[in-house]
Amino acid sequence: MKIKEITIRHLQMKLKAPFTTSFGTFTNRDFLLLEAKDEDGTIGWGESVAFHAPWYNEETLQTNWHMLEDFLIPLILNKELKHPDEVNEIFAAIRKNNMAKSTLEGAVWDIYAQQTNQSLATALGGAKEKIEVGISIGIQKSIDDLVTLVDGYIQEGYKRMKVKIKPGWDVDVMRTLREKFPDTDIMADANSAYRLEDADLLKQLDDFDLMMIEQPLASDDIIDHAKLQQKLKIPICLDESIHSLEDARKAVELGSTKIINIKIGRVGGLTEAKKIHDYCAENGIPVWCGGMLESGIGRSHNVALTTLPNFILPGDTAGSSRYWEKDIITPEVVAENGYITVPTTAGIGYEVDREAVENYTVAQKDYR
Ligand code: OSB
Ligand code: MG
Repeated sequence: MKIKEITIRHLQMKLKAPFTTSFGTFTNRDFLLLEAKDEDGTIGWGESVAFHAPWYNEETLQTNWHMLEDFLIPLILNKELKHPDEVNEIFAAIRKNNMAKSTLEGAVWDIYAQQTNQSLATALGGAKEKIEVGISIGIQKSIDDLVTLVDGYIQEGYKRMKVKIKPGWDVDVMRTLREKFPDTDIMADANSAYRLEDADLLKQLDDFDLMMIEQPLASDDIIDHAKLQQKLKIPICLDESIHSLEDARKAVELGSTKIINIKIGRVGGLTEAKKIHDYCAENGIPVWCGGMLESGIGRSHNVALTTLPNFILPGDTAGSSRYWEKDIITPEVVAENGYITVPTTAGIGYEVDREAVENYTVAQKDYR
């Protein structure tokens, strides 16, 4: 494999409904799409999950573009590669900027899977024919609105509800949901909205039989999370704090997390994601695949990764129609009764709809 041409596009896609977390509201999804062409003509696709603003982590669409253009693309263009794992090693020379790294690494994985005539899932070592998915629900105007939404998602077949919380939108919300939906799997995601001093408040969540609480404390913390976990029955699941296998190992050894949310972009790509998966499998830590409001490209990579065996818990990879009027792949990702059927054709297993890509593109640049 030798990549000869790369195109970066900035796409803007309008979300069907605004999505609100403890750190901000998304109305549009602005992101980078990367197209890489091998010397044999094979085309692979990667998506940057960085947002337009540094709300979730320090990366943005523009910092990713800068890192790709000035550092990462020059390291890969015209280089002979035997396996995508080599990209992870080459990029180790550059600190952090994981979402930028993952964008290019994902396209290399897609090319590799096509050239070896296997699905991306099979190339990663996954074997599931379908994956179980849940849904992530943003902060709403009222608890009544939230209850109506959850009811609708249950009707659609989603079996696990993840609900965003923040101070003032937490204990009452979760109590009401548990009362209204006694048999549904429910969890909470705080996106770092609390501090260790809030332990007594968070302890009230122990009463509602929740699957877990995701990232209650600071986005760079693993110390206070360990202290908090000692006080809570509800398992803590880290998201923002885990950027690598090393981070995962330290958090597990400290007792800061009992479950890990793996996001391909946050950990720097599929190779690192797989390493974290393997470590967690060996250490009895269940994992699930997080979401970043991805277009069909990032979504297809999430589907493939989730086929690995220790992705025991349903992830956030809902169907395309939960987010977009029209996705950029055909067919779109479809969740039926809470399950997505994993494509079996070579590569990501979905066709890129170039007309849709053109329609959403606001800027573009070629590298060769
Ligand atoms: O913390 O998982 C998160 C969306 C934006 C930023 C952070 C998160 C999320 C989600 C949405 O929970 C998951 C999805 O539906 O893609
Ligand atoms: Mg999260």
